[in-house]
Amino acid sequence: MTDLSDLSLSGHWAVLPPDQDPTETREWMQALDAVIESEGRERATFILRKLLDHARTQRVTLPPVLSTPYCNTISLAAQPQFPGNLETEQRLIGLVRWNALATVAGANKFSSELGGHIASYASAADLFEVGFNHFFRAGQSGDLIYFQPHSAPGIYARAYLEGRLSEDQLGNYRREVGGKGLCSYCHPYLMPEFWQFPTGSMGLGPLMSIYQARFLRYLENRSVLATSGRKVWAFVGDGEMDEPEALAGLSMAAREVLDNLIFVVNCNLQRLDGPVRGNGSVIQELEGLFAGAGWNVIKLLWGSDWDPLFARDHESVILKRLHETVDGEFQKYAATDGRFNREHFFNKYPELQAIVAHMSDEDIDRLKRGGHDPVKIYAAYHAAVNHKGQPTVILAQTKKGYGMGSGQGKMGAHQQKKLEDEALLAFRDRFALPLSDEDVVGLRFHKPAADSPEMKYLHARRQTLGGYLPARAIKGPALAAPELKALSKYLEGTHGREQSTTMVFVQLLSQLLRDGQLGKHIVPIVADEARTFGMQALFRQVAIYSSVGQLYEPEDKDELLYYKEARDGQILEEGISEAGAVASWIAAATSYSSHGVAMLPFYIFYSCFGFQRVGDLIWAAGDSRCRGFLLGATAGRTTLSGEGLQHEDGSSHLLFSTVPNCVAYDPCFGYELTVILQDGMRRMLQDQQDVFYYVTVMNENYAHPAMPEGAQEGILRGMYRLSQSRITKHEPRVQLLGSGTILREVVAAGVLLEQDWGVAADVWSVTSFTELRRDGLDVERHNRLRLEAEPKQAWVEKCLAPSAGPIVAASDYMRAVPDLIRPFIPVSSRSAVRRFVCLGTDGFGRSDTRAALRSFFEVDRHSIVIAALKSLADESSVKLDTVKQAMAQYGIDPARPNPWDA
Ligand SMILES: Cc1ncc(C[n+]2csc(CCOP(=O)(O)OP(=O)(O)O)c2C)c(N)n1
Ligand SMILES: [Mg+2]
Repeated sequence: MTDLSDLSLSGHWAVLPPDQDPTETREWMQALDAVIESEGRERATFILRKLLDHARTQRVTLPPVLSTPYCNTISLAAQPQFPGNLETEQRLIGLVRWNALATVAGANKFSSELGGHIASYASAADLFEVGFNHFFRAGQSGDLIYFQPHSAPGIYARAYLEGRLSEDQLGNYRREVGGKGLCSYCHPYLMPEFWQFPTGSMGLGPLMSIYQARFLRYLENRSVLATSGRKVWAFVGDGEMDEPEALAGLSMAAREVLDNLIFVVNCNLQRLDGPVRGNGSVIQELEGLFAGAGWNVIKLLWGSDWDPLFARDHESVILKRLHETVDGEFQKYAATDGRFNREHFFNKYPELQAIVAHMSDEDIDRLKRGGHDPVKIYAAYHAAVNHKGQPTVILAQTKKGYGMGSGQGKMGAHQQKKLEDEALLAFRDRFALPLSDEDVVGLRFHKPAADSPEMKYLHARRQTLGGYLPARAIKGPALAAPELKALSKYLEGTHGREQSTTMVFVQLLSQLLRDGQLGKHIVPIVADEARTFGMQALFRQVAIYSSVGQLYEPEDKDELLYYKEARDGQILEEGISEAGAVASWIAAATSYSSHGVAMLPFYIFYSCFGFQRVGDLIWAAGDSRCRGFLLGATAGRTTLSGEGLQHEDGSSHLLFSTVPNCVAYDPCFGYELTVILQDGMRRMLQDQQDVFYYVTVMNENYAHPAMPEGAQEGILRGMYRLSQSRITKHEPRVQLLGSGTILREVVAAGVLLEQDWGVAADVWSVTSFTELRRDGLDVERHNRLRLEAEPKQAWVEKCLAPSAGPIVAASDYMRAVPDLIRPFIPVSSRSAVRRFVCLGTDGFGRSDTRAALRSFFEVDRHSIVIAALKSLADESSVKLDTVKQAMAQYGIDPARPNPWDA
């Protein structure tokens, strides 16, 4: 008998030596068979485990156990009856295939600029259709499906047959401007009632789906929502599995026993440029990875027409041949015809040649890979949804560009966007489509009559499964936000007590968690930094979520605030995985839509390990219409003093400002933070606006004043006047703007300007340069286009126009941050030019004390004074000598290096 050796993870075939004693081998096999027959499989597993343990003690080298032969995991004998009408389904699949093809090719006929993909869906069509007809349950208590992004045209084509998308919409694929077209990929932001989960950026879909499946469990275990029975399906490309994010959550999924999760990896063996593992086997490699991570692996490699061949193959010669074949060759076999396959694959061994001797070349050509056979797909899905105790991955072997004639299995298949007329006609024939030649070359969409058996079948199947999908709820039930007066203690200041805004946040969060209405909906998320932010009290208050509770007595059990894990724990402690934490946050922040229950996640992290670490996930969050809070803690390049270059964040506000539905603030005082968080809750929970918040909180302790009268509107709009100089005469006068902790340097600079240099300084707290810019741009555009309307005034202009003197703005971020408002700085009464100087922390962060860093980056009080005096000197309001004097007095060396060069 031929050995069934596997492809090792290193990518080459490990061939066993010839069998020296086949009789003895057979006796061992027969012994095992007898055990299985008389005592069952469990007993056989037990004996094998014992044998392996024994072999280990005898130092027998163990075989690789993480891969199985290159054939279907589910044997013919174990295959369930296919419950559908195969013939009708085949006709339907053909029509969906056609409409998908016509969608992409039609778009490219309109303009070659539009692009699109045919080959990905062509490989995945059967995998989806079996799901649609038999497994995917719709509705908010149904399943959650993450579609492979480049298959979007096929999902549209099905929705067209279902009557959910119009011919006009299909005809406007990739033409979204104007609102009637369809997105390239799965974008909830642009098709908010259709797509649920954005997957266009490879790797994020698999990661988000894992955390979604875990979030379902979290909701259930916390008694927020019953979710058992719901499944999460993620359709993933085999090339996509190379993304670090695609692999990042695998062990968590197994550890959390997510048997509500099913991955279907579309193993067409190709990615964009060429084969995924041309010299090896991506399926065997993925099997090892998933099995090693603890998943249930189902290989779905061969269609039903292979069954009789395998049955006849007593010497396992087919497997031997399959195991010799690398993916590059499998691709070639996909791209060639039956005759080539016979000559190059089957004719290699006489025994193998004999197995297919009765078949014509056409028969060989029609031999299907598993992912194209609904019967085998059904069997795999059936096993997956019924598997208990592990997440399941189905490794489905398919052909890229299946049925696309000369495009099938071709190196460049991924980017093929159209077919020549001849190929279109062949496609029609291949899938027996009821289309005339004119229909075909005219790329006409086709939908059978409503009373046709196909359409009746399609609707009946979906009715049985609860309706149509994908479908997304744009709203969930609203939740009342706490009134600001319920948070009044945070508005009153600290009466001299020194606190960081992080501490204020944690106290506020703790209060929200105790709120009778809202408390249950809060989801605190950390990535192993809770202690850093002083949140350990919450461990005890609401406990850390653990699906198994706490199986050990924690080391600190005797302490009041011990490390408590519980099944109904509320904190999601994600360990050191920022990507995982954001994926969790996304699941919670979209719960209003996916689960019909609004949750309010607060993910708090080192601000430096936010956007710059997981920026693409933040974009996916925006696309997903997330509602929740991201808190960039230990924020600011000089405020997190000792941590050095990779920890000190000077850019996150700039980065977050790039996401259109992210509202970002950099508050300094507790009352500002409170007003911002309260308004955020009002907007997201009560008014159901699709925005999310990025708020920076700091670790510097200082006393917080009470909220000045009337500051609320300015706090939310981005700036308000914190103090007006006591010097009433107008000249010389400056306006000082500051945000975050640097506002305190600005306040101090104002005092120095008055005391040391007789300059009046008005101080403005800027809570958000980015919101001020958005307002300014919006006003500017309004005034440009709405010629008949009353011109508007930007908030920056409204604040500063009545004021006098140059403006100096400083923050703990790059100068580009305050510079965002430059276009909206109003002219001064003195001259057409109003001086506006930005100070910031451009350059690499480094370790030192806050004072040293602020002096180094020139955002300290002295640098602010110098900037103010020089601006006044430029407009001849003070003498240049005063500036020199000030530099000397403050010990500022004019020849010091520029911080961004240093
Ligand atoms: C993060 C990211 N990188 C690159 C791409 C571009 N891209 C789109 S599809 C694709 C190949 C996909 O191959 P595979 O995952 O095997 O899917 P298939 O189309 O073969 O089913 C690439 C590289 C992307 N969409 N996202
Ligand atoms: Mg692929």
